[in-house]
Amino acid sequence: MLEVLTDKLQGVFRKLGSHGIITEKDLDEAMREVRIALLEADVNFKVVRQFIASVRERALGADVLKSLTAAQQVISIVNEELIHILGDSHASLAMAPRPPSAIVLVGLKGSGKTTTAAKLALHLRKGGARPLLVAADSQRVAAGEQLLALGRQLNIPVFGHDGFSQARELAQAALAEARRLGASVLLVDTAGYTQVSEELLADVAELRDNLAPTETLLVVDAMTGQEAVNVAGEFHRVLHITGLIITKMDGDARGGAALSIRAVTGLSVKFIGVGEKVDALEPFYPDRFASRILGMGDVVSLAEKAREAMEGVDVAQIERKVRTQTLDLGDFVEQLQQVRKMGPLTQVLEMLPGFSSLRGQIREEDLDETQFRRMEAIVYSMTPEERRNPAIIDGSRRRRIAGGSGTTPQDVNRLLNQWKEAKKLMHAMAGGRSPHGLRPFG
Ligand SMILES: Nc1nc2c(ncn2[C@@H]2O[C@H](COP(=O)(O)OP(=O)(O)OP(=O)(O)O)[C@@H](O)[C@H]2O)c(=O)[nH]1
Ligand SMILES: [Mg+2]
Repeated sequence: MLEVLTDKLQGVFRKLGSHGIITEKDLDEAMREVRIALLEADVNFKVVRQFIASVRERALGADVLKSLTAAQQVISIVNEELIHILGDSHASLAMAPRPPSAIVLVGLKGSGKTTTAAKLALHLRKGGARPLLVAADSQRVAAGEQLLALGRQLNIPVFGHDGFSQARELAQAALAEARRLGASVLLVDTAGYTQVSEELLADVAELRDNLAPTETLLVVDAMTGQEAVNVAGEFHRVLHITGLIITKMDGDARGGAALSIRAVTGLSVKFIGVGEKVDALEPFYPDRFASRILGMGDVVSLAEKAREAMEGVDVAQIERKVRTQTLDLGDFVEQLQQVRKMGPLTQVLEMLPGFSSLRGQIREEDLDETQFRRMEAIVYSMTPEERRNPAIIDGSRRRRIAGGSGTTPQDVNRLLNQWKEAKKLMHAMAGGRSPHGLRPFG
């Protein structure tokens, strides 16, 4: 999803970061490249123009260029502006104060309405709701069967349209069925059109008027690019859409529609579809999406995972040690053990801000479990004094540590070098604010 854009942006920021102090010319050069990357990803040109102007104005206005952490600050501004374009905060689904609530899905033919209705039903059931799927696609005979099959697969009841020629009757019968079953939410799948017009949408409009849904969500296909943005505008004009679901974000589409659609239409993206499977639906969080695009790793998820793993660990103390550069090898191994609890290491590292650019440089074999155990053994064979101050480890100490841990002096050396690098990195991360203002392991 948007990997090409991420790679390009990372390239721009890496270059910017390598400058040390940034001149206005460096900034403009970087912004030109960001602009091209966004346009190539199919982001609407007006959105791009506004975005670049805001970033530039803020970067120049706040005097960040003179600062030693100018690159980080520029990235931080880019991140904030991106979040802004994406809608600032997560827009959740509106539910009726008294159930059942109705959610109507509309969209062009093949955009993913039927699949998404099932995905959404599953998602809501996981959250404790009792969903009822409603097949209101009267255009296609097979449509009801597709939804029926999905409902059967998920063990979610499906109410069909058979025998209802009027949308009004269907709406009333569906509501009655929901009450009979004690369903708390109706997910209504509608017919897809190849084009939008008031005439064609009369059926949907009638259905909507009779269901009084809390949400009328437009399902758009990311692969259609800028066309999706136009479609959203037209549907909104006729039907008063309350939010968007963008499907097929897993495809290799340029995906810029997802970045433009909110800014152009003013409608919030509520979910994204990321695959054909019924669980491939994600609630849309502008901040998480922005950090994904910028390749900063999903710092928020990481922080959540980290919090779980770090339960019982004195985080404040570790932070203080990182800040004052008194973190020693013993702490380091302890931290690595905590990190290991969070999941497969490559995955955890990818989520850490700053690490995704190292992705290519970290070798898989450096991350395997035996390596870890060897590292632990080496550190445990050191005296407390050596852990605190590895500089005192000379040739004879090195041989002793290697002997004690069943490793070689070369292994000990390599660990000491890795430690030096890690220390540098930790210091940089603690000193230069990470773009979210979060500290690693925060
Ligand atoms: N890869 C991927 N495929 C999807 C996604 N959402 C839907 N699809 C696929 O897109 C195709 C069309 O999906 P449907 O749910 O039938 O679309 P629809 O809007 O109901 O289509 P009509 O009823 O004909 O208008 C199916 O093959 C789905 O599996 C997604 O997020 N990712
Ligand atoms: Mg359908």
